[in-house]
Amino acid sequence: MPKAACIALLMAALTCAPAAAGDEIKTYDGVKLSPYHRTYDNSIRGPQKVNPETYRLKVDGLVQKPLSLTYQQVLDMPSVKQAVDMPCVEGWTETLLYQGVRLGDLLAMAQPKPEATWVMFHTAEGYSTGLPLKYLRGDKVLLGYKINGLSLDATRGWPFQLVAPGKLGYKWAKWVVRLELTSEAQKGFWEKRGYSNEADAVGR
Ligand SMILES: Nc1nc2c(c(=O)[nH]1)N[C@H]1C(S)=C(S)[C@@H](COP(=O)(O)O)O[C@H]1N2
Ligand SMILES: [Mo]
Repeated sequence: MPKAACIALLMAALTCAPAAAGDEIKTYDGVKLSPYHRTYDNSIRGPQKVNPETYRLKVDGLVQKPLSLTYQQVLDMPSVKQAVDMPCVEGWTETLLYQGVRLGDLLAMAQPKPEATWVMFHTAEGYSTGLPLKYLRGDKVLLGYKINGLSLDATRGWPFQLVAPGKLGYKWAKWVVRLELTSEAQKGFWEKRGYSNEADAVGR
C-alpha cells in the first residue's frame, strides 16, 4: 500500500476510535441527561458478559407463540426514543435517553394466553423481577438497547434493559434473557427480600 494511503488509514483509525464516546447525546428536548459512563455499580454480581453469538431473547410460559429472537431480530423491530427517570431505592435518580422496542409489540408477537397476567424477567446472572402484563402493555414501557445514543455495554446491561417508567430501579432488569408469562404475580430477587412488588416510584 502507498505510504500516503497508509497514513490516511492510520489517521482515520485514530480519529474514529475515540469518536464513539463523543457521540453521546447530552440533552434531549431540553432535558439534561445523566452520563452513560459511571464508576459505581450496584448490581448483585457486577457487569455481565453475554455472548452475542449464542444470545437469544426467549418469550415463553403462557403464550400461544413462544419466541426465540436474536439481538438483531429485536433491533429490526420498530423502535422509540424517550428521556426517562430511573429512581433507585438507594436515593439516586438518573435521567437517561433510552431507545428500544415497545414491550407491548414483543408481547403481541408472542400472543399471551387469556390467563396470563404477569411477566417475569430473567437475566444472565440469575437476577429476576416481574411486573403485571397490563402495565407492560403501556406505551412507555420499552426493552431498551441504547442509552444516550450509545448501545448498552456489559455495565449497562447488554443486550437489553427493561425501561419501566414510574417504577423503582430494581424493576429495570438488565442483561435480560427471558420473559416468562405466568397467571399469578411472582417475587423477584429484591421482592423476596422484602421490597414492594409494585415498586411505584411515587414522589421520586
Ligand atoms: N440483572 C440485573 N438487573 C438489575 C439489577 C441487578 O442486580 N441485576 N439491579 C437493579 C437495580 S437495584 C437498579 S437501581 C438498576 C440500576 O440500573 P442502571 O445500571 O441502569 O443504573 O438495575 C436493576 N436491574
Ligand atoms: Mo436499585
